[in-house]
Amino acid sequence: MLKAGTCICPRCGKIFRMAYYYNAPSAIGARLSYSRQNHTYRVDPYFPDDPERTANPGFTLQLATRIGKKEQGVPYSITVIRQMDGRSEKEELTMRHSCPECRHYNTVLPRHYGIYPLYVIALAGLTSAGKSAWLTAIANPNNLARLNEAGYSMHLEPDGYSGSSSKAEPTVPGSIGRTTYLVITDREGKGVAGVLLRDFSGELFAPARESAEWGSYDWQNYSSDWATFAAQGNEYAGPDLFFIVDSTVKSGKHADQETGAYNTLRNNADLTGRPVGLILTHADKLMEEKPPHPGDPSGTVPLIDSKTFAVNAGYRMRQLVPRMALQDYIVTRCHNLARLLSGTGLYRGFLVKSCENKGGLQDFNNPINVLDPLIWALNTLGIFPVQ
Ligand SMILES: Nc1nc2c(ncn2[C@@H]2O[C@H](COP(=O)(O)OP(=O)(O)OP(=O)(O)O)[C@@H](O)[C@H]2O)c(=O)[nH]1
Ligand SMILES: [Mg+2]
Ligand SMILES: [Zn+2]
Repeated sequence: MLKAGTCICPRCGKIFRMAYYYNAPSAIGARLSYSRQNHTYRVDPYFPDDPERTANPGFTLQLATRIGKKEQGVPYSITVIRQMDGRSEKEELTMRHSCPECRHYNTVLPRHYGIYPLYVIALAGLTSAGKSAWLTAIANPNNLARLNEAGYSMHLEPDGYSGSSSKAEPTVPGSIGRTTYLVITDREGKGVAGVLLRDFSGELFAPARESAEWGSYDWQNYSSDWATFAAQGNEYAGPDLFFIVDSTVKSGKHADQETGAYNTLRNNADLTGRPVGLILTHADKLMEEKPPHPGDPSGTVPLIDSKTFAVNAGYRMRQLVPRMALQDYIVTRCHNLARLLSGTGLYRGFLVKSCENKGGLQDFNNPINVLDPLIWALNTLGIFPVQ
């Protein structure tokens, strides 16, 4: 967990404490700071790569936004008045809260970033396992609103949701993917914590052999991005929790490679004492398979069908608890990596359907068990009290 005021960049993974703002059209940066002496905020030109220009920017900035208590010194955007040295005209600019560490692009941070303690959850898993789809599914406000049934109140920042229907695209290495940021609020609507769920490209965990670019420059960059995110000296020992995502439907190419993905994870991140959840996606595909004929003596009663795991099932405790136990039971018995992890303590298995594909579009309207891993994570991290 990162204390309020300390940020991890969702893109480059670097840790920073500065409240940095950026205006893209004029390509200028600024640092917002609070003076305890005067009890006022001030804004100064700041160029992360250029100490000289920071010292002699050739202009001054004046803060025009009033910063309220709620924003705790890190509003999403500020308005500043810029005046060039020796000139009288003034220009009004809007600047957005951004990462001061991203070098080649400006990464605008989500609303309310850096205000609350921040929990970091990283997703690992092969390509097409369903990482991005799950992150999109859990950002669906309609799903999240139903968490109230479990006695939780939760507020979601809009950054992560791309609509109930969107195109499926493989996540490009080095990109931010469908990373989701959630703000958790209590019953009174007061912010309690931020949760960053970071998407990654599956290729980072098991690159396709034919395009084996382990040695190439880009590849080294991408994997060092992941390594930065996974651990960084003393002030940040890596994500608070990991999810390994795997599909119940295997493409031949990927069969049993998830243990390889897990090893990549272990080589980069310190998993000691960290909870690791295993999410098996494409539960709907399993359900479509015909159950064994009842007259067949070797046939067993299928555990996984649309009655056991109904679409849009509820989140009341008496529904949630047995449902999660059954998922864990099934996953732990049918998956190699699950068997390995189940010996390690802080592990839990999940079986979900995030979406279905219709004519090339992903439909997120009828999910199955999709919030269960999130609820487990938030409970495990102590963000939601167990009731
Ligand atoms: N039927 C069904 N399809 C799913 C489910 N989850 C994901 N998919 C589909 O599976 C494909 C791969 O999903 P992604 O979320 O892109 O996989 P990913 O793990 O992000 O893959 P990379 O970005 O390549 O690492 C997409 O076409 C999704 O729409 C699911 O639960 N059920
Ligand atoms: Mg993806
Ligand atoms: Zn960054």
